[in-house]
Amino acid sequence: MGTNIERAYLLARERYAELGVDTEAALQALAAIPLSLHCWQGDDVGGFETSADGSLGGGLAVTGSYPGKARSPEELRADLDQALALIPGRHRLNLHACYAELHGRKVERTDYGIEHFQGWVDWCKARGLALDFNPTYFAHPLAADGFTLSHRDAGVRRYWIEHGITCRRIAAEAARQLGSTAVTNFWIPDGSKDLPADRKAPRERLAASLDEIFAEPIDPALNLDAVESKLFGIGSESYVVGSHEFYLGYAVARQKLVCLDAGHFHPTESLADKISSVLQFVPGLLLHVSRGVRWDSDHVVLLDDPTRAVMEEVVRGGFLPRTHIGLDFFDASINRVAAWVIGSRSTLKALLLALLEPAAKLRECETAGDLTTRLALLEELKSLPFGAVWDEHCRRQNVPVGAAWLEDVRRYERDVLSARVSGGTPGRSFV
Ligand code: RNT
Ligand code: ZN
Repeated sequence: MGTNIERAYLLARERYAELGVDTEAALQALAAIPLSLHCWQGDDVGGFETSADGSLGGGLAVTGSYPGKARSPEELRADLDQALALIPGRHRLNLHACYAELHGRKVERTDYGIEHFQGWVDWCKARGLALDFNPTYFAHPLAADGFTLSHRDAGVRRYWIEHGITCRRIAAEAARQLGSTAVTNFWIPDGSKDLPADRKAPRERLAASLDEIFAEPIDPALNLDAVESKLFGIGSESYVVGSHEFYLGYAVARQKLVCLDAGHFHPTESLADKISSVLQFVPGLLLHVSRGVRWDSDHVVLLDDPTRAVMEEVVRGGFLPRTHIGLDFFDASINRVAAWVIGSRSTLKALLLALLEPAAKLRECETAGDLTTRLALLEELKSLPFGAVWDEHCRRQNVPVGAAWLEDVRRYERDVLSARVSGGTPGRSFV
């Protein structure tokens, strides 16, 4: 007769089937969707460069001092292993250039090469993971005045252009080794705290810098470039060079991927609504799944309405093949491994809910003008036994069902994280 989980699933399967929804197809589809798990949740966006002085800059802010922060690539990889063991499915690692392994040497970001990331690539290879990449345009003396690729000084621009060029090559080589296309995402902090007199020149310089970075043709089977806009940041409240209009225009003109970060728009705007517009004109989409609380705060992603709406749009529009789903949050106030697990599992739940929609029925109603049934169905769907399907997914993917994963994190905290005394304030853990 099977376990409770299996029995509950079989009943749920029947309920969904009554609406014409094939839960088996949904589970199969979900198992094939990779999330790009961001390395930076594990160490508060610190990275491992020798020159790092602990200041993040770029308007990025991580709050909290939960003990157990990863202090080395080895620790971060161990933490990622623990998180990945609790997230159903096969995923990708999203790595920032500041996670280079320099072994105590001082290496300029312009001189980074695959050798500085080989440890990461080998780690991915051993686990069947693929890799995505990000040049790092913050936490650096040459980014300290808030401008990088749009800087008025040609020398500073040159430095960051070279960094971008080398990052694309690193991503392509990693992709070659791992046999899977990398997405390289460009986000820069450039902007100003107060009202600029000239909004035009920095944007002209940014467009020119990006053109130089992307001048080298790279096989799209190895690397795809994405550009990420932002509405405002700490220190760039009045003006952001890489605004949404800037990058949308740039991506359309140059056929790049647009990266939509859930925290990078006015809180009353719907990220979900942008997807079917943007994908009319750009080849692909990178999502930065995040949760802004009142501002771009990068809280851990939850199964909330905005996240659900984004995944509904991606599924309804048939956009999954052109959408890369990256996570972008960082919370240092709770167990960092748990943060990864909560955010990833919530994102996957949102995807599953979207895959379990009776899409054909809903569209039929709409086409027939039966808006009453459309609304009624959407509301009734909320109380279908979705949890039983999610539990079955976890069971089939050999990860803990329900809150059982928390036990593993607790054990890991007790055995591993609590020994990292310098990583935070002891005594605030949840063990
Ligand atoms: C910053 C952007 C960017 C960063 C990462 C670390 O506002 O969201 O994606 O969060 O590159
Ligand atoms: Zn982002």
